[in-house]
Amino acid sequence: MLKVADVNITRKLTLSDSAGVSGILGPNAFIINHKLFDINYIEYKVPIGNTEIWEITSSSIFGHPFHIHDVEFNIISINGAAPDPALAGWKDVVFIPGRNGGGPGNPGTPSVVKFIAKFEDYADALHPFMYHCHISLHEDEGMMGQFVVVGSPTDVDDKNKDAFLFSVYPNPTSNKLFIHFSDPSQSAYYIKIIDVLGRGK
Ligand SMILES: [Cu+2]
Repeated sequence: MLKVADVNITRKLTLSDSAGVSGILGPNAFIINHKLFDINYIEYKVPIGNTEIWEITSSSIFGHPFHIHDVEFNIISINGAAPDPALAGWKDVVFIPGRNGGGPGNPGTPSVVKFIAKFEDYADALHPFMYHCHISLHEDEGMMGQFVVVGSPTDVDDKNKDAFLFSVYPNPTSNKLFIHFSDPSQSAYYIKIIDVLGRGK
């Protein structure tokens, strides 16, 4: 399980209802961060290796299953309460309940769900990761966003950088990569190499 103490940033997302949208569900649609999906827009640039809390506040009248690509996450809380045991494991979807109460002229009480995730796979703007409502109709109508995970493909996890001495060269490279270790007290290393599309080797 991921630790809140390791969190680099809390990202705050919103789910809400919108009127005046054209499309198969128009004029009403459900939206993330106050806008419909735009394939030319990247919402977040996540530094590779980041541990993050995503806090999703929903004023939608409807519940939405929120799905994210790339990572599995641990749910921290649903409307302030710790998750039930069945929801305490690794997840890639979490149900965001609709707002509590509300009606004409009354916004009700929004729902708030928090989860924690670690982003370890690189993704550029050509092949970004998505997050979206897992109800296909809502997703197709634009309830989706994109993020990239940035950092040099031969970048080094900052947390471990000072734990031992080494150098990587040439950087960047498209063929041979040399890793030189100069810490005499270490006898074994674990190295994870991914390509620019986030695929392990
Ligand atoms: Cu939805």
